[in-house]
Formats: sequence, C-alpha cells, structure tokens
Amino acid sequence: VIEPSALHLIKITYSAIKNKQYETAQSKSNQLLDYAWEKLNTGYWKDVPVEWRVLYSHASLCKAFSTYMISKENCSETIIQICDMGLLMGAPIFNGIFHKLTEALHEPLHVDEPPNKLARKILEEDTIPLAITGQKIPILFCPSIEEFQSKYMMKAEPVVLEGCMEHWPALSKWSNNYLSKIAGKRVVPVEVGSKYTNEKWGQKLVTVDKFISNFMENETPSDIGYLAQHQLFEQIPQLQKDIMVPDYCFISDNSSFDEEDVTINAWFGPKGTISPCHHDPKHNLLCQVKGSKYIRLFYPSCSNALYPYEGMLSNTSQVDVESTDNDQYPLFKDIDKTLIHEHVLTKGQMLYIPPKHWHYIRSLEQSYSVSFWWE
Ligand SMILES: O=C(O)CCC(=O)C(=O)O
Repeated sequence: VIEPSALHLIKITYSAIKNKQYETAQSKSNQLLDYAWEKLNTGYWKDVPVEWRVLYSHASLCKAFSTYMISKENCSETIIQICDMGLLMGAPIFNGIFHKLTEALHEPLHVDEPPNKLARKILEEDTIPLAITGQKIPILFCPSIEEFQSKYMMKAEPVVLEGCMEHWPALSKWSNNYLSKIAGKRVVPVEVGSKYTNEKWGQKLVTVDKFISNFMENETPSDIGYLAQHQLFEQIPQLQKDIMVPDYCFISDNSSFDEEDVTINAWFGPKGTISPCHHDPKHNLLCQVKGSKYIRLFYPSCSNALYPYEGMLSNTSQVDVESTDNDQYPLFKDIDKTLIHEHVLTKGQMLYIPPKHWHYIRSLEQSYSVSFWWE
C-alpha cells in the first residue's frame, strides 16, 4: 500500500537514529508526518489503509525520540504531544509504546479534590427547558440483569438506572484539576461551535489544559468547546481506572462478546453543549459523572417528523427540537406526545438509550459524561 519512496524515507529515518544523527532523523520524520498526514486526511477515515496509520506511528516515534535526544530537558510536553498525535492518528506499534511514554512523561499523580470553581446548582439558572411535554422515563434502582433485559432492552424502552455507578472512583475524583493533573498536557480532539450541524462548527486538537482554560473555566468563552465522542480512556488508560463497564453491557447475543467490544466515549464540556437530535445503531448507557443534562428522546417511529438530513448526516434531525420552525417542519409539532420522553440526567444516573432511538442532549451546567455502546 505504501509507496516505495515513503518506505525508503522511514528506513533512512530509523538508520539516522541508529547512527545518532538526530537532526536528520527529526527532519526526515517531519517530512514523513506531512506525507502521511495527507493520506490520512483523504477520503473517509474508515477507508484509510491501516498501513498509513502504522507509518504515521513510526514517524511520530522517530520524531519523539530524535526531539528528546536533541533537547533532552524541558521537552516532555512536546514529546507527549507528538505521542498523542501518534495515538490519535496512528495505529498501535511496539506493544503500546505511546501509552508507556506518555504515562512516564506526565507529572506524577498527587491530587486533592479542589472545590469546582464553576459548579452551579442544577437548574439554578434559566436552563429549565421551556416546554416539558414528554413522558417521564422510569427510574429504577439497580435492577437485576433479567429485569433490565426483559423489560427494557428487549422492548427497546428507555430507562434511568440509579445506584449502579456509586462504586466508580470518578464520582468523587473527577474535576478539572484532577483531569489537568493526570492529563493536562495530553492532546485531545475538541468540537468547537454550538453544535455539529452548524456551518461554523469544527474540530481542533488542543491540550487538556487548554480545553479546560479556554472552554471549561472561561466565564466568557468565544465559543462552546466540547470534548465529545472521544475514546479518551483508550488514549489515557489511567482515567479508565476511575470507571467500570456496567454489567448490563454484557447482555449480548454474541457468545464471544467481551469488554473489548464495548465502545467507551467521553463527553466533557461546559454548560450549553448541544448534541442535536440524532440516533445511533447500538445500545447505549449514558452515565453522568458530574453536572446534569437535559435529554429528549423520540421513538424510531418519529423519524419522518424529525426530517433527517440526507447523505452523511442521515442519522441526524434537521429540527432544532427546543425551538422549532413549525412552517419549515410541520410534522414535528404533531408528534404524538406519548412517543417523546424527557429527563434531566443528574450525577450518578445512567440512561439506557435503545438502538435507533432519537436523542437530543443539552448540558445544563459543566458536565462529565461517559457513554458505553454495545451490540
Ligand atoms: O451527551 C451528549 O452530548 C451526547 C451523547 C450521545 O449522543 C451518545 O451517548 O450517543
């Protein structure tokens, strides 16, 4: 898959390292990274041949190593960022070397939970949705696997679960300060813009510290920044120790199903993040670690009245469900109210969203959520 010229370049880069020619190795690895970057950003991500991602990882490793050998001191932030790019854009090489490097280079962990400067009382401000007209979602305290499966999963009915994540260290540990101590210098993708359906929306790679100072703790941010739908726990396994895959996620028709098959995403953001109404193909347990979110759900049968986009965003509704233009989307206002559920998800609650169920989510205050998707 890889052109001979690129293969030749990676060979030269590794031999420059072997021969201690670090300046050469650094400049060659930069060339390779630029070259591979073009390939990684052409067409759909799922269609990018894995070989280019492997090459990107090798080039990142050579760049990290040569940069370290040239600067020796005060370069850990730069090296962490290079490794994170390898983790985010590359493919695994050398038995998780980027995880080992980033863990070793990041500051050791001594964390006291600080008071959260921005913490606001739930629903204290003008955040209560104007028109709560939908059904209430049933709330269960730690149901048995059988009850969850037969009454909710098999019937594709949403349910809120309480008392199922009390043992997670995340509940008491997670704060901006903790995140900064563990991962402040790590690079993460942040969605910038009020919602992903807006024209001005875009994604940026920034350090966790920048994300916190620009978006989480900035009283007058220029825009909303949302660390959304990111597999943060694969990138930073230390954080995964603070959460547990809920037992319910192991209910599967596939007998070889295991923990690796559960996709875990982080959703960290300030007050006011909006996930436009959309649906996903898998079962979902959305778990609220901190803060609260207003959620509106629609049964799959509402699809027509939600006017999905055409093409790539066909799982996303064009309707702004909290402020609808009735002339443009006339069917929306006639949706039978028994097909709509509403809930404010608060700390310690998990919401089960069945596959293909439309969901709209707005954070009411600074919020940390984790979602578990499984089939
Ligand atoms: O919390 C959010 O903003 C969106 C979560 C979501 O869409 C999901 O878990 O599938």
